[in-house]
Amino acid sequence: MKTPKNSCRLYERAVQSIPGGVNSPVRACKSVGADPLFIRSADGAVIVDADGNRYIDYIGSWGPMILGHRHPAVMAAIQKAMQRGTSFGAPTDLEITLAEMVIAAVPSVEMVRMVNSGTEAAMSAIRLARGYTGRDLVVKFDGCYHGHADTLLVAAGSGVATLGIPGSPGVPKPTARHTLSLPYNDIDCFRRVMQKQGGQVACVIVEPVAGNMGLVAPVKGFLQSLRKLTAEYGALLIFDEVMTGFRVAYGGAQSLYRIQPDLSCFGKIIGGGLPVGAYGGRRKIMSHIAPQGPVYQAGTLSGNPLAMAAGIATLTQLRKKSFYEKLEKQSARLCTGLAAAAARSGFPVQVDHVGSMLGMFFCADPVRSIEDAKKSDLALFSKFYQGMRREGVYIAPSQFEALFLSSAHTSEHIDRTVRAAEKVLKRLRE
Ligand code: HOZ
Repeated sequence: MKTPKNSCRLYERAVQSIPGGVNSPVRACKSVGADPLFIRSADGAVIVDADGNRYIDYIGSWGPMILGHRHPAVMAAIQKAMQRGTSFGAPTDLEITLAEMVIAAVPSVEMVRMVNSGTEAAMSAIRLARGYTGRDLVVKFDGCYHGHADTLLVAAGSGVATLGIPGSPGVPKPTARHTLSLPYNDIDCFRRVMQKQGGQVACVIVEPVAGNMGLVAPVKGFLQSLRKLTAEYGALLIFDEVMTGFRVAYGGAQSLYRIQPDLSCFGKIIGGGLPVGAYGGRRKIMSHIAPQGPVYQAGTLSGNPLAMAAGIATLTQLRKKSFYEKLEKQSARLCTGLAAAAARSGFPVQVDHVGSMLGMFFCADPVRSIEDAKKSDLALFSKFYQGMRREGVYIAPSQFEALFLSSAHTSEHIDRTVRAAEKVLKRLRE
């Protein structure tokens, strides 16, 4: 597809100095036959490219922007923190406040350690689980993405699924051998593996609602079976709530499905749009982290005051009455609208949402795993992506990513999106 003039120019320049012209693979838009839009600014639910074109934004920086872009309370908090300095490499009161807010929101979390990204959170939680249990084996699920640490880059979702690569060169075979990746939502398979190897498993890590193979909700009993069997075999259960934390509910997916994991990973929303990650869990386990315990993990910019301030301001807004109910209503409006538009076009489509995370697959059967997701019509998705972008709607440039709504999306934005989808699908039918 044709790229707007300034984005095109910037991309040509970017590829000279940055691998693939981007700092994270999916945003290169390769799998949907497009080049990236370079962004000038964003406000509320709208993002503006380098040519001044405006788009309704359903990427929301891949999840963090639950309040929309440039929320006044978040901007004010960052500006206030900035007046005092940008980084001290020493503790501040802001870190304690955000830690206390996370602990208050998520009952399974009694202590929390701040890091700089979701990758770091998952990687550190795995190290802690191994250090705590004295075991090496990690169980994950195909199509779940937990960042790009070596242990976790096995049958991963997100960019790995988008680019169609099974793993990555550079991950030593002995490292990958310590990771078992099982089909998502397959309770029997998980039970069989635990019966055979449960005694060697340090931890089971899962996206409680998968958002890195498109949106795939857990089937009834899946998360419960993970909780039951990990407890039985002395393995830790880690919920990767980097996407779902404070997104599908204030207490994350674990509050929605009423499961208490041993450890949880966070990121995205708790940094209010600034780089952040965190992992937390029961005091008994978290006290194994240095300097309280022997499991090492550190970071120069961890607990960065600007990120903490943005996170505190964001969480403060999320605690307001009916915040999630209103967001849920808008998500349902979009979900129903897209499903109806697709039905009228005659294309088989699966549209689903959990809270304000949405997924849309071009296939006839429900999607419960990455194998199902891969059956969706990827060529059609590419055309749909291109059409939506032309119509001023900015969705993730991959079938294997979710869509995110924010409180800044109005009914008008949503109805405009549905009309655009209908127009694009109708054109594709002709
Ligand atoms: N892998 C992240 C989304 N699931 C980030 C993608 C990006 O920033 O390009």
